[in-house]
Amino acid sequence: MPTRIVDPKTANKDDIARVLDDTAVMLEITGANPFRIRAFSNAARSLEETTEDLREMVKSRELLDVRGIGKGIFADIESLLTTGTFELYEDLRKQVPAGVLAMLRISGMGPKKVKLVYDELGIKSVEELEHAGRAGQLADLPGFGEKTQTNILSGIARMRKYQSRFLYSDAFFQANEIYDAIRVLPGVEQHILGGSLRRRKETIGDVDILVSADVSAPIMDVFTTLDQVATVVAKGDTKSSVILQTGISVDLRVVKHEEFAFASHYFTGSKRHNTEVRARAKKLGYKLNEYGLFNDAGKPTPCKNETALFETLGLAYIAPELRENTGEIEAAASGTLPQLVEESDIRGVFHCHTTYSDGRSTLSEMAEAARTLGHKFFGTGDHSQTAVYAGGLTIEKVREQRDEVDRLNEEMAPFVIFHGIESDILADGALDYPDDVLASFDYIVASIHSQFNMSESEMTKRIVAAIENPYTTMIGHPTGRVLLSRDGYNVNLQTLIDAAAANEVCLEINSYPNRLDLDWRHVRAVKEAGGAIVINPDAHHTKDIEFYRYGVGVARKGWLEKVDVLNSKTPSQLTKYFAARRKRKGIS
Ligand code: DGT
Ligand code: CA
Ligand code: CA
Ligand code: ZN
Repeated sequence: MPTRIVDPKTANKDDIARVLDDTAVMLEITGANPFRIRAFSNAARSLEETTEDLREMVKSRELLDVRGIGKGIFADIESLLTTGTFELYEDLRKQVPAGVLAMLRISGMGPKKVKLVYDELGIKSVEELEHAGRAGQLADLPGFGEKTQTNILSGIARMRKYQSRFLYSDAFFQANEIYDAIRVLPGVEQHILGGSLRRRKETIGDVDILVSADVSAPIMDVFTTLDQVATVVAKGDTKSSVILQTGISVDLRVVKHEEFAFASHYFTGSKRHNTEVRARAKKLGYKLNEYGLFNDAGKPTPCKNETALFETLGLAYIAPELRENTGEIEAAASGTLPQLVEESDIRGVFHCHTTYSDGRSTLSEMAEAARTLGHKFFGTGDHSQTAVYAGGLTIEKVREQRDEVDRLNEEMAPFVIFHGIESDILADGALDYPDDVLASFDYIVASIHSQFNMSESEMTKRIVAAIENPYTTMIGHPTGRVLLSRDGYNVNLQTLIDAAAANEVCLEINSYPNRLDLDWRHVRAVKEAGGAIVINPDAHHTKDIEFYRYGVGVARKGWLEKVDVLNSKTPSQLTKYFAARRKRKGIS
């Protein structure tokens, strides 16, 4: 059974390009013909430069017209998109240790350097490379030197910081494949996908699956021999751990039915929440652990589910998203937990790109897709004119799009399209069009896309200026962080939050899977300051619209209720809201 190297359903151009690059490196390491090596790396570059939809280009075979993509590589790409791997890659990876490719992910380690350390020093993993660097061995290699050695070591440190965790969306997809295979097994009664996934954390360390069953051995047998499994780390009666091909670890625990309520609470976490709940149990004269709730004499108090467990401890049911020990236990004791916003409260989303700028689906396709999801409205949010690299809209294009929005609104009523723009916030905090153009939009999401390296006070001043601009309705991805790769810009978040509340500007929960920005830890402060949140998918394709579900997870982790989220309004409420707001701001 060949193992998948990409997920054929979701792999994008960058994923495929990375695989082609890896192929080139493995060819180089195995001493292949230089032309063949270059063919793969050239193909990777060409692929990254294409702007059309990869699957479409494969289907229509137009990809064959792209420079550097011949019949052979075309077939490999086709195979990747259908089976998740291709023959040559499978052959190569039998010859090249996996750790050699992992070294490529270190910034400062290109294919040539990877080959050199492998050939000269026999280094075949990141750990070995780090060891050699610490011992000063890398500096002596031809073309390396002290500086390169230092760079490699700090590259390794950076990679560690970011790569031991996975995006929620990646982990969720992989975890569910395994979970779905396990929960249907004979003998399995209760089951959860626990841990940080159940709590909807933005990144995931490992996957925790918990089931109840009388007999565990057959379940463990299936689990440890699933196709996706690369390594079995441990196999036992109550717990087994595996590492999947993709690198993510999965723990499976099998408990007795009567233990399930306690185990599901325990293995959902968080650790800090557990510690607090255990302390509360102790005060009430109980001992609580993953097996049960016991009195001083060791007599168990049965609980059929988590609700019953919480109730026994004098607590209302606490949603998993809230179990981070940020006041949820006190709130559950005093009956003041929020009624959390639900996916079904979302009536539509803003900040969606279309083919007018860098989106890959047309305006009508996007609106149609939103309506199919059951949404009542849809907000365009293409890039503004300064974002030339992303096809930002000229004033002429803005007018053209307005006309199309008006036309579609007639056709699609009562569904409503709001005409918006994702306006760049320029270096001085100004928006990206003259006032008369800004006034033509129904709403404006203002975002930072350039000059990230300002000081905190400059950056804060810049964004506050955008917030105070009467045309700004919302701030896009407020901190600019990219999960697992880039910290946000320097900004005083509390100042932003206060300014946004004072100026009736919503802060966005950008729900693009690698952003989830604003972070849930700061979402509550928005509510406390009296501000509002808007959940936007930053969609660039019809299928991205559903990213808003990740944003709902963030909102729930931030204790938000339906009323705190702009997206819960109906189209007519929104129309009134935008109009009233303009009036208050003195915009005609
Ligand atoms: P992760 O995997 O880093 O994204 O985060 P979690 O929360 O999934 O952590 P994990 O997988 O280490 O453990 C799953 C849950 O099991 C955790 O949320 C709480 C519980 N747990 C694990 N170890 C301990 C512990 O030492 N003390 C307590 N109180 N709970 C623990
Ligand atoms: Ca975990
Ligand atoms: Ca775990
Ligand atoms: Zn943006």
